[in-house]
Amino acid sequence: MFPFRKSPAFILSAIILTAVILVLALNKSGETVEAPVTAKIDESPASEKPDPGTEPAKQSAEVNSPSVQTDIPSLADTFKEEFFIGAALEPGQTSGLSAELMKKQVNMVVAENAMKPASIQPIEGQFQWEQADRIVAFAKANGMAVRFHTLVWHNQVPDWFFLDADGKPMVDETDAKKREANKKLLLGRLDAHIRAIVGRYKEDIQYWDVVNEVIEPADPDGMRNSNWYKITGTDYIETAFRAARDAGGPGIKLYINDYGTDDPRKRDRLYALVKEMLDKGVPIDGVGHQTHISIYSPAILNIIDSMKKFKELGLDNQITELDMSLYNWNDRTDFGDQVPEEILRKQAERYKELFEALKSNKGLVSAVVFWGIADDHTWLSTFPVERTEAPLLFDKKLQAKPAFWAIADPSKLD
Ligand code: 9MR
Repeated sequence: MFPFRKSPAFILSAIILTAVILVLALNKSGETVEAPVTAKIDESPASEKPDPGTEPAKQSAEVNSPSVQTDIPSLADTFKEEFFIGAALEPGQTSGLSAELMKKQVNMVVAENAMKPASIQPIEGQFQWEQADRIVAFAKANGMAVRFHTLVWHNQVPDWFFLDADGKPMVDETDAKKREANKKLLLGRLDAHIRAIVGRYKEDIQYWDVVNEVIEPADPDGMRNSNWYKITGTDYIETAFRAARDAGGPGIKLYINDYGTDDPRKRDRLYALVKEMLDKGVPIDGVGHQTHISIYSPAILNIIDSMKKFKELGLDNQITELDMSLYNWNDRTDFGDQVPEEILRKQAERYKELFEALKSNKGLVSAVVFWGIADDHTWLSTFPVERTEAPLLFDKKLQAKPAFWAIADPSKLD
């Protein structure tokens, strides 16, 4: 069969060559089919080695598990030359997905509830710092500024502030001398509350809501007829600002905060009060405009005009509680599961208009703080009735809404 004689050396070479070809062929098929699975299994700790049969299911669970978007712009970066971008949070939101979203998107935080009088000093002399401390620590760890909200308010303030030496409500007192003594007692308590808090956080918190919502045009003299006002007149406002400055020094910025400051009646009463206080040497640095607005009102121009007025008085402005309801103020209906697309679109356009107005009025505000970070957590979902609300820039799954793009990159809105 073969025309030449095969030497033993030839036969040996042929055997070796065949063996090499076989080994190469086997390795090649191993690389394409088995190598990936082998590599994956080898990287996992023994206890976590996946059963190849369940691997595809595990992968799809990973893809669907909630996460925040990392491949979108950061609002804090986008506006870093113009103003802080902030969000209100609860202590529990200092970890988990909300925290991740805030780390990416904001460079300022404010406590939604944890720093109010009822949270910090529920019982006279017994300060509860833990929840407030968590928020301050979160901000510090992530290089964020902090707003303090709020040293004084008529809500979320414990009753003990307003009880006289005998434990009776101060507001019921009719005797002039006793009323005077009560006023002194209340202002002393307020002073102590403020000094303790400002003393603790003055190095960590730069922006302070000293008083919140003291104006009410429908009440006598346009001042909210709260226990504070009934017992002390406007002295509580003066005491609060002076105590804060005294305890915190010139480095902290002190704000008078209110909602509806775009409304000319409220704005003008606030303006008159601030002017009167400044003339007396009361240390007010700025006005906090809550800016709880809706997709229908108020006109953006009114918001801007109001801030311009206060700026002319030499004050800073901050937008302190921004959100935008999907409903008109007197509407109690509910979109339920499906918010119409055109409503979210309208919201995006209004947000865009607001931010464009702020950008074209450089220096008008030093911060824009949202009252929350995403629609999964907003006070509006229970106010004025329980219903679907979506007032923020991120949806219930913490994903960017059209309103986000309207601000971060309007070219992305078709
Ligand atoms: O968002 C806050 C909500 O969780 C509280 O229950 C509520 C209590 O009154 O206060 C909300 O925050 C308010 C803020 O402190 C002052 N401006 C209005 C805000 C919305 O009500």
